[in-house]
Amino acid sequence: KADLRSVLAEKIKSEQERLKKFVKEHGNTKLGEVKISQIYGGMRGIPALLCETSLLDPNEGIRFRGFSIPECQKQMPKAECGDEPLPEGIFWLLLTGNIPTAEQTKMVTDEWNAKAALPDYVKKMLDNLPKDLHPMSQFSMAVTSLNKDSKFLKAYHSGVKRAEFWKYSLEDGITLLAKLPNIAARIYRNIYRDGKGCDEIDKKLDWSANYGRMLGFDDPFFFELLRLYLFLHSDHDSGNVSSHTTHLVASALSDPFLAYGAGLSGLAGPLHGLANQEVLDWIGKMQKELGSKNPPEDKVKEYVQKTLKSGHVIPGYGHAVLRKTDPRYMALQAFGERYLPKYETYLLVKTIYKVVPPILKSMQKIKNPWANVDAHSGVLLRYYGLKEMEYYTVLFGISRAIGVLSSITWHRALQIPIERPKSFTSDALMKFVKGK
Ligand code: FCX
Repeated sequence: KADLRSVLAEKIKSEQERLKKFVKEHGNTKLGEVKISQIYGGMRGIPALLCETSLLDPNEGIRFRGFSIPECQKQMPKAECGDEPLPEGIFWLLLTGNIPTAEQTKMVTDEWNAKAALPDYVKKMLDNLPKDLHPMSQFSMAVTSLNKDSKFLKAYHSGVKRAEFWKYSLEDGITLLAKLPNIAARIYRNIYRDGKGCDEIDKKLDWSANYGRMLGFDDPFFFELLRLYLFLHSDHDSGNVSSHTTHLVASALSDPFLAYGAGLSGLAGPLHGLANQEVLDWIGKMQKELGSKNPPEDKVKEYVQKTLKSGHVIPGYGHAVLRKTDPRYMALQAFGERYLPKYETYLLVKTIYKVVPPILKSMQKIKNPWANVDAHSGVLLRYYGLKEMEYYTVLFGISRAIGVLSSITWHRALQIPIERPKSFTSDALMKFVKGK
């Protein structure tokens, strides 16, 4: 029945020794070369980052501490009447590398429930923000403001040793995760429900069900979708914009609230987390223009081609690393097939999945014509009544916190230094080439 802190402390101790030895023995081993085209090409493929929590394979997709999505779905603890992994258990897995027992998962849920309440100043701030301020801006402001009570910040200023920093970062991470559903639900209620609804945690329920309740829903199948959603988006190695930004900012020893707030700003970009909002917006426009909720294949094909001709990307398709259909897309599709197989917009998402890849494949420049997670998430949320698509990225953000906050703890435990890669001017690169 060991608790999270003691399991993690043991793991960190043994990993510190193991990795120190590894770096001493193999520190000079080369992993690859850097080409000038990569400097101009968003650093694609440059092996440069450490991520202990998950590994992304271009063909197989994500593994969380070595476990694939179907393996997690099979082996992770579930809610009493649910089949999807509890995100609280994923936090345990990403931090410690072990699948927790049901009892250990419940300990995380209980602690998050106990720490869920928001300070008054955060409530007041959120209640006074303009309703037309994007939910992601509100979200990032609220989490950033929580650093007022950061334990890490306090420890740093009171002279705590560097080797102990991870303990205080972990405490901040736990506090933040506990409060995220409350923050996110308040933003939702303020913007879309005139501030009305409940903000009380039900201590008998898990993190996802409480979040769903505070959003104003009571359908247990919607809670189950939230569990799946919050599990799937939790981590995707550390090269993506939200994880990398969080790591970069945290490497300056900014506290976890500041670092995660910065990561959320990256997640709010349309080429990253905002794509789930863009997908549903694009689908809605297609349905309107074609005059049908589930238009035929040939009409969808024409619409896709028209989108591309107008110079826009097809949202929800392509990926910087993946070269196959995202297994997170497949997991969401399996959920749709099980619970809403006849819903018209779900059927349209399936038609799009049939139509888009061959078209993108025929455009030589696109490296991955397949669907990513954002192609499917919105339609499921809409089915259960969460229709406000500009809010969707907030859900992605809550989930991503699980991975990036686990990573901050590990980077501090391993004392990874401030990130500072080398940059060049174009003239300096040209001079280098000439001098070769
Ligand atoms: N539709 C049209 N064109 C696309 C495309 C798509 N779905 N995906 C890639 N391309 C284009 C790129 O815009 C680029 O064109 P350019 O050379 O004229 O600038 C070219 O194909 C090569 O891009 P590629 O190397 O395949 O992909 P990148 O690594 O540069 O970009 C993203 C990856 C994800 C940004 C890109 O595929 C895209 O814009 N997709 C749509 C937005 C999206 O779904 N984002 C979510 C991704 C992810 F799941 C997440 O982070 O949440």
